[in-house]
Amino acid sequence: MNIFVLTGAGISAESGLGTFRERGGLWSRFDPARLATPEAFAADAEEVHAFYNLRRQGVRAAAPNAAHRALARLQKELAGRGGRLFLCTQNVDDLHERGGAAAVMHMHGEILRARCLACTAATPWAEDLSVATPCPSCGRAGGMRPDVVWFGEVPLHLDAIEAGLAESDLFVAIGTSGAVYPAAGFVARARRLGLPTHEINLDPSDTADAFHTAAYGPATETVPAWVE
Ligand code: BV8
Repeated sequence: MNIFVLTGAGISAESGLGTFRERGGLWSRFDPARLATPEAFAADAEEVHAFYNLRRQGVRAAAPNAAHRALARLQKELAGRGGRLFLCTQNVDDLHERGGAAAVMHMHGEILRARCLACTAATPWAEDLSVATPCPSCGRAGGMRPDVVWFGEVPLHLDAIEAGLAESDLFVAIGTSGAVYPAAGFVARARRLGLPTHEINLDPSDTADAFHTAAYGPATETVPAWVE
């Protein structure tokens, strides 16, 4: 059996990482148009760096929770039976990997990587970035940016995601509000492919009506319960 799982900020909420669109979430305190766009970076790179430096520190201090670990167990179990868990995340943190998962598709990039706008080299990056940071590959300063996908940029791994959906027998979305496209459209794509669809979230998401079944509650309880 192959399962396609899409995760969002809700799966990392109980690890202490803030979600985006809930009351008190990141985007209620920061304006995405000012911070998570190429235009924002061009206008004020130092401000954008400060936002991501803070979040990078938060990710480094966080630990995976029972939901991340349950998905990693499921991935190993399916592989042992000749199946696959396609694990696609909108999250820029590395908690799936630290929870034991492999081959995670980070469709919105990774905050613990940096990319040089001059030579395009991407490299693991755990420290703060600034406009003075030189690229470790080409030595140029001023072009290093977080290796994440901003609004208006094309998400990553879209071909692998489409192939994974087409090969899967079940689609499950976990901890995502269904507000950001193209990820919010995966449930509709899965249904067109004839897959059963299941939502796991704290509350019904924006796309809740598109799912066949659902389980609501904190991910550290609902995800292990679904996996077992
Ligand atoms: C693109 C990375 C073209 C950086 C992020 C108008 C209509 C339709 C679309 C558009 C439109 N205008 C513009 C667009 C496109 C735009 C878009 O969707 N905008 C929206 C806002 C309208 N999309 C883009 O620009 C994308 N690119 O479309 O390119 C294209 C596409 C395909 C093919 C070719 C070309 C790029 C979008 C990427 C943006 N980058 N982040 C960073 O992190 O700083 S977005 C950001 O939102 C997050 O990082 C995350 O990746 C994403 C999704 O958020 P969620 O993960 O869902 O989080 P959220 O807070 O919303 O929800 C949390 C949920 O968890 C809640 O439901 C809550 O109930 C639940 N929860 C809370 N606690 C728990 C819990 N669940 C369980 N347990 C708990 N304990």
